[in-house]
Amino acid sequence: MENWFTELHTKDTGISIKVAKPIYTKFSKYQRIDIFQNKTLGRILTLDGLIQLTESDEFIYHEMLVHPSLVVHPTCEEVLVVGGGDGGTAREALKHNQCRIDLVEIDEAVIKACIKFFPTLSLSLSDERVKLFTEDGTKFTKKKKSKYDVIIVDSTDPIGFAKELFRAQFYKSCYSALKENGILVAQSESPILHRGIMKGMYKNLSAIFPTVQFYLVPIPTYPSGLWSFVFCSKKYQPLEFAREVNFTTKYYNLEIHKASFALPNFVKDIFNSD
Ligand code: AG3
Repeated sequence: MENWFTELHTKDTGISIKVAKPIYTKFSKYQRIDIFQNKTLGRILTLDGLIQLTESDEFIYHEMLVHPSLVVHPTCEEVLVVGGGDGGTAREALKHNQCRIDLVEIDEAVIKACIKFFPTLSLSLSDERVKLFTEDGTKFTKKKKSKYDVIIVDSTDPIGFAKELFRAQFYKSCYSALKENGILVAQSESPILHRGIMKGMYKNLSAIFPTVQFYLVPIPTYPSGLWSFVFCSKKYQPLEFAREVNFTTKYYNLEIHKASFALPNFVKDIFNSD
């Protein structure tokens, strides 16, 4: 019998992927974790039935979440990753040799599963420049003052416990945890399907950071296929390039970096309407 995984994106649209082989299922303290194999897309990680990554396109997400801010920040050494227990974000940040990373993931079970089943992402987690903390990212961030150059929020959708990572209170903690020239970057959902979420983030973030700019990236296996990230900074502009791109990537380069900050009108409208 054929076994298909389906994630609904709206009441009447979604994505279906054939399960060639179920690999892992666990109900952790926080969520349901599933890993399965698809012939075309490779291994896939879902949390509470929502696709977090596929081996075929995770590089787009992780490279574009990480490199824009690390290429703009001229002297970044201290990085905080909130979420990102799969290790993909840490893997990309480690390409910047001078960076040390604190990674705070709430769900230890995600880390354990990814160490076992996604070695090309999670190998980064055993690098000596990465320190792992399994605790609530909002509480962790609150305790830090002027410590980080860059904070990267690699969260799930704003559902359940992850909602906290989209609130003004958390963004304020990030602002205080950053040094005076710090940058915050976060995944910010789909400009087609989650316009209300993006608008809320823009409102919250622009009340705190002088620079708040969204950028767009195609991610074929995420809702609508078009995804966004937000770059927030105290000092630097997203198109001021301070560092060379002397590391290997499959998606990111300076042309892509520039182009991704150009927004179509329907996306600009998210921020201009009341
Ligand atoms: N975090 C963002 C996943 C959002 C996808 N949403 C969905 N499928 N409904 C990915 C974590 C990868 N490190």
